[in-house]
Amino acid sequence: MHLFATHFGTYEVGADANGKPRLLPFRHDPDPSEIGLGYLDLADHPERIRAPMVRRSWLEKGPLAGTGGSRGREDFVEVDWDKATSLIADELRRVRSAHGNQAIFGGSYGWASAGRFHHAQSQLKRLLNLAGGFTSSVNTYSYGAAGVLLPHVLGPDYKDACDTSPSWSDIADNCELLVGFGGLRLTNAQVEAGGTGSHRAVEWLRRCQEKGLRIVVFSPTASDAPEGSNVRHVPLRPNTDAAVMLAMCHTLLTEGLLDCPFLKRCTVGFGEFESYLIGEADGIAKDAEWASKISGVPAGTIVEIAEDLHDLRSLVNVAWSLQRARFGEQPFWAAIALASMAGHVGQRGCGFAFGLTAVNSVGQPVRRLKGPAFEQGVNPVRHFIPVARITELLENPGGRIDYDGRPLELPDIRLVWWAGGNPFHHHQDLNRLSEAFRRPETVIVTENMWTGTARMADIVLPSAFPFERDDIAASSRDNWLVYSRRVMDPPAGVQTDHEAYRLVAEKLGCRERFDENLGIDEWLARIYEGYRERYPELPDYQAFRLRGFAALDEGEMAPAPADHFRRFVTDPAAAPLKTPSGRIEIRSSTVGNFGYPDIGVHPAWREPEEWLGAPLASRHRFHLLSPQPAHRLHGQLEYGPASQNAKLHGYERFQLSAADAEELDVKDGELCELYNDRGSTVAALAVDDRLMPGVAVLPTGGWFRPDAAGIDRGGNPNTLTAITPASHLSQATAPNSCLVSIRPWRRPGDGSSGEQHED
Ligand SMILES: Nc1nc2c(c(=O)[nH]1)N[C@H]1C(S)=C(S)[C@@H](COP(=O)(O)OP(=O)(O)OC[C@H]3O[C@@H](n4cnc5c(=O)[nH]c(N)nc54)[C@H](O)[C@@H]3O)O[C@H]1N2
Ligand SMILES: Nc1nc2c(c(=O)[nH]1)N[C@H]1C(S)=C(S)[C@@H](COP(=O)(O)OP(=O)(O)OC[C@H]3O[C@@H](n4cnc5c(=O)[nH]c(N)nc54)[C@H](O)[C@@H]3O)O[C@H]1N2
Ligand SMILES: [Mo]
Repeated sequence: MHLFATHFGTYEVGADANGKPRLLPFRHDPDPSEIGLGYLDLADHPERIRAPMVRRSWLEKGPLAGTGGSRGREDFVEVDWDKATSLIADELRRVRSAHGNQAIFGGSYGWASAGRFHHAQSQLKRLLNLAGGFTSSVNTYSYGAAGVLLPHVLGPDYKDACDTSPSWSDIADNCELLVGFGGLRLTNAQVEAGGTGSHRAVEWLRRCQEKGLRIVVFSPTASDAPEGSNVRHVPLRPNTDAAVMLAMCHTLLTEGLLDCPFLKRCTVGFGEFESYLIGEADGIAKDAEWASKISGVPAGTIVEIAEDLHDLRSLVNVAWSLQRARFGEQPFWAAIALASMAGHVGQRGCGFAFGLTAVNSVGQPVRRLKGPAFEQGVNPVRHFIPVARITELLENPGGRIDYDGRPLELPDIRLVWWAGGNPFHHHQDLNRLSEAFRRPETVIVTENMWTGTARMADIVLPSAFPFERDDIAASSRDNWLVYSRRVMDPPAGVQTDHEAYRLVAEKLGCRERFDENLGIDEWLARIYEGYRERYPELPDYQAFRLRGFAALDEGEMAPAPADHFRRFVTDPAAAPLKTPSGRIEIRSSTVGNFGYPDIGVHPAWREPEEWLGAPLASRHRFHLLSPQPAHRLHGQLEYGPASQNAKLHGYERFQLSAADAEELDVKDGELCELYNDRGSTVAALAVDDRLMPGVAVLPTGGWFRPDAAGIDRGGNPNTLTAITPASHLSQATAPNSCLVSIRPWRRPGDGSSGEQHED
């Protein structure tokens, strides 16, 4: 079978009536995603990059002429590959001899596209490592706060917020009540990093509901609560979940509903947390009345659900989005304390989970394929940043930031090379990032399309689309391997990242070490054989290529993955967690001893600078949430049909409640300006009565397109969000703590407002 693999699933390659290739849903996928169906349309899209390009004054005057200030505001000159790769090789040599390799930032975060071999970051990092190394980045935008907190509280095995969830099959069979903080946003489960053969989250959730699972969803919007009579949606103010959880803990404590033997055997630090709950030091009982004032959830509801958590076999699920916020560690930590107190941790399908439906794989009862990746080599440079500190890195050479118990020095970056990511989609406060990006001497970007990031470069290398190359796709959390076969050739002038870097490697004198003299098919065979060594039941390479895919435990229901957590709870002494105490740390001395101003020794309520209860809310009265877009992957396929069809007059849609729309005197479909002190963006109003008043929702992924007046026409929420970290512990991204104002959009000059379209 001829298949094409993406992060949103696998597609079959067929042809239309004129013999032109087109993508069809994969026959083995019960719930294929619409996102990829129009992917091939991008092949000749006008925003495609078709040749290597160099910013004019950088080309004419060189990297030291101080022309960085016109990055993003100047035209590009087309050059050939020989010229482009010579410029890059010379520039790498210059920077490393003048300043050392730490002056090169190759952190280059981003999802790129599926495929183990053509993985954009790995290709770039392998090249840069051979060139002496680079300043790198750690952690993710997805669960950056959790990824640093959880190793302290549950141990390093649980660093990935994907790995705490019980399996859907266990939930269906044993769990009676699922309490979700944040919705079960099924549009997110279209996606799996690395690809998948079959989307199953929708089906699993349905099966759980058929078995009678009761579901409570705490969320500012009801749109991500499943349908069904056993589902209850409880609206709450954004960023206040930790307060509600603490009040539930308080209820369990004061009503004598604690699982004391569990707390004693499996946790440490409950005593100190207990004093905090009853308010021994601050005189504030963290009771339901207290949390009700903060969150807007009626006190009776908090008490009732807390009692249910104890009485029923229950699971507390927290969406990853909650930790993409100021003090984002707190709801995760508080949920662990809450589930521990309620007493079902370690029972099948119960306890706590992070991110059910965030991506397809969370909770899937499959054997996971752990295979080899394309080798990046070794980076001799020790400098790194937590990934979301890119602005500080560029703004403040020689500065310091705190991170997870140690100070980090920010090196003086002279050269930035980004491949496979789009910081002008993913990072916060894009106007500030634009200024920061104008500081280094050279910016290189490898991209398919003229994204905001590509437009901020000095040298742009055009990269082939994933359907223009052969690869093997697999996610390390799923059980599928797909042979993703080229659908068409890239246009003349465009190459894969690997081919491009071979040319650079040649000029740096390390080509043989870069490609080991192997062709693409030899690389793919090597990767596949790496899988076969671990899973001998897989077919041989030629058979796999011919058929197009292979899966572990094909057709049968795999046993649920071994649940280390259950082993720990059964016998904490024999199977301790890898925390300092060997147990769940409700109190972490390690975290407490760091002495950071914004995270303490146990879970606690902390008031963000930007939330509906903050003084700033009198000036900017809407809390902006920026969830994942339903019709594309981040900024990718923005120009695909699914994403374009979801727009209004070509503008991104944002949601407000009917009450707020009326008060602002704006109508459904009207163009509005969302703004605050950091920036301003335009989007079309979609009135949504499932959304609570005071909250605005603008999904991510609209392309940052500031006009001459600096107003972003692309509807990118990161025009408005702040770079303030979740805390000094994680330095993670916190876009979901953001206040904005909204007004009808008046086009500059004409004084009118309303439904005018693009000029
Ligand atoms: N406000 C707000 N911001 C957010 C979030 C949020 O919730 N709110 N979420 C954050 C999260 S969780 C994430 S993961 C990030 C995602 O942010 P990113 O991962 O940076 O977003 P993508 O649009 O997927 O960017 C990948 C880029 O790689 C390019 N690409 C694809 N294939 C290749 C290839 O083979 N080679 C090369 N060179 N390039 C390729 C694509 O064209 C695309 O521009 O966004 C974060 N930003
Ligand atoms: N279609 C599609 N799917 C994707 C992606 C994509 O770009 N497109 N991106 C993928 C990636 S990289 C990631 S990391 C995951 C992210 O997965 P999540 O982090 O789960 O995704 P979000 O869409 O940011 O979260 C939306 C949910 O957050 C809730 N929410 C937000 N703030 C609050 C709050 O303060 N309190 C409560 N109780 N609820 C709140 C809302 O209820 C909503 O249901 O999604 C993945 N899936
Ligand atoms: Mo993510």
